[in-house]
Amino acid sequence: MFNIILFGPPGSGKGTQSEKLIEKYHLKHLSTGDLLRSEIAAKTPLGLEAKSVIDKGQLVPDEVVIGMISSSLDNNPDAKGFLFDGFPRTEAQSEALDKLLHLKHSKIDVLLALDVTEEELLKRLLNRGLTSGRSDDTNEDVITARIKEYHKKTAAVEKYYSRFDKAVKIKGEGTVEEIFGALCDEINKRLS
Ligand code: B4P
Repeated sequence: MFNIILFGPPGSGKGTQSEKLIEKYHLKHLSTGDLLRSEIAAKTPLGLEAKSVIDKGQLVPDEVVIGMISSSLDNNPDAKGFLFDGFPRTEAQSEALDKLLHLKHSKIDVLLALDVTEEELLKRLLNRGLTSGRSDDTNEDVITARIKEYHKKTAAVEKYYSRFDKAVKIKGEGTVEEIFGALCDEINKRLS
């Protein structure tokens, strides 16, 4: 198995690049954001709880997202590898992921961290909010809260994987194709 974490602040291009990477490398895409949005659309109890947290720009509790990822790993026993998009987002989620993969005799091979300035993040998310219908993208205060939450809780994930020499920074500004090329170069180095 080859497992990648695509990491970065909200709006850094994780979702955009994930679509291209899973197609090229035949990985199973696990996006906690997408999983939470399906729960919201289905109006499940979990979805209703998640919506109120997401609309404040905060993170959903660790145990909820860890449970979702654990079930997704169990439901995909034949995957060649996983692309984790938007997960882990806290140090506790990182430790939980390492344990879950260890139980499957697997591990994270690399964390690719998209580096984008805050000015550009704000611009991209407000722009997406014009068409996405996502309530967390339309309000500038909510976007600012998400970026703050990222610095407070999520930036630690990159440091966690740096300790194991698995984190690589990638310039996240430029065309989608340029960034995709840089991500592929790092992946190919590790596959060869
Ligand atoms: P996510 O769904 O993970 O979404 P995101 O961080 O907002 O966006 P992403 O980074 O994927 O978007 P992209 O840049 O592709 O999370 C949503 C919420 O769910 C979180 O705030 C949190 O509350 C909750 N949540 C999710 N996972 C969680 C977890 N593990 N623990 C706790 N809570 C969790 O797209 C942004 C825009 O930029 C797009 O419009 C795109 O077209 C554009 N763009 C992309 N690349 C570009 C480029 N190179 N140039 C110009 N524009 C570009």
